[in-house]
Amino acid sequence: MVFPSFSQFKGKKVALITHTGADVDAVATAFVLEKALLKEKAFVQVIVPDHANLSAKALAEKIGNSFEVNKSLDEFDSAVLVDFNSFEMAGAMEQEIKNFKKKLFAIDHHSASETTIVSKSNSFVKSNAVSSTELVMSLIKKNNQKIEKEQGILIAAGIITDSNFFHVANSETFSFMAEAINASGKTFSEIVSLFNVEKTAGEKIARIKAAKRARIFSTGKHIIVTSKVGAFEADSANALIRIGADIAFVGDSDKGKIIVSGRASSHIVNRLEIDLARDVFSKLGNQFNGSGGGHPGAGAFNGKGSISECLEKCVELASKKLGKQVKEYT
Ligand SMILES: [Mn+2]
Repeated sequence: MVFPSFSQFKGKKVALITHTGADVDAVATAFVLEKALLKEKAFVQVIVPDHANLSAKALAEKIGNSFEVNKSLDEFDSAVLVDFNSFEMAGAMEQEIKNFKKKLFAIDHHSASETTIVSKSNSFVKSNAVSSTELVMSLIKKNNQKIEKEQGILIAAGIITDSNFFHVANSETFSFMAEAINASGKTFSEIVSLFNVEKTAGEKIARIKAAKRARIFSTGKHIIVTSKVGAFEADSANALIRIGADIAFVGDSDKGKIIVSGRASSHIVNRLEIDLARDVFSKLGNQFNGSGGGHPGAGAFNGKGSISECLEKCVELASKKLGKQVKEYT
């Protein structure tokens, strides 16, 4: 696990690329690294494949930082993948990254994937880190830089969102958080207000529809729920966990393409009963012609085929891992 010192970027043009549909952690990590590399006199551009989510956009706006969407990498001397290291999370930048023949690095905390892009020697990857902002904070310290106010805010924002407000957190998370808050000069609620946007009507409807269309599977102890919505699959899966599911898979299909987002409750993840990325999403690729990954408690799959069959396969894999037969509860 080696990441180069920041000084080697001096005078270089560096692209910081987040994962597709960048979230707060991805955008925050990129902005923190941008500031650190600017101190080393690098030319830095943050690039987001496809789009950033509403919270990430709000944070960027309130901090007064900007990013480009889907940009050619031709002009750059090196590129850093931020908060991802697999082609399934590269979105519209996949081909640009494949064609990029210059120096490529990665900072990431997702579970290992079959489509890993950057080798170990050029990456700073810890799959047990709660957020990527924790990782960039460590890098800043290794490079003997001070954490600036804005960086403190961004690091805290990444930790708060990726830990799902500390539902998934270890003691290190709180150490990083204390240090980030101290550096930020802000209170916890001031930081939350920078990215906490009111949900759009579409988002609210998606969550409620997900509940309305839910199929409920029970092992007798655990409840696994599947549902289909046309957008906001990940938020909907989170909502289903909040109302009582232990594991939720929410999917959508569009012209033969399928997407499934999954979430597991912190109880089940803390007891190491399942790792959704490893036990479910990385195992769908052959049957559904695609790839998936994520974290133990949150993951996604993109592929082709029947969404109903794919959701049923998710339930089968999850129940197999839990060592229990499931019955559909109707
Ligand atoms: Mn992240």
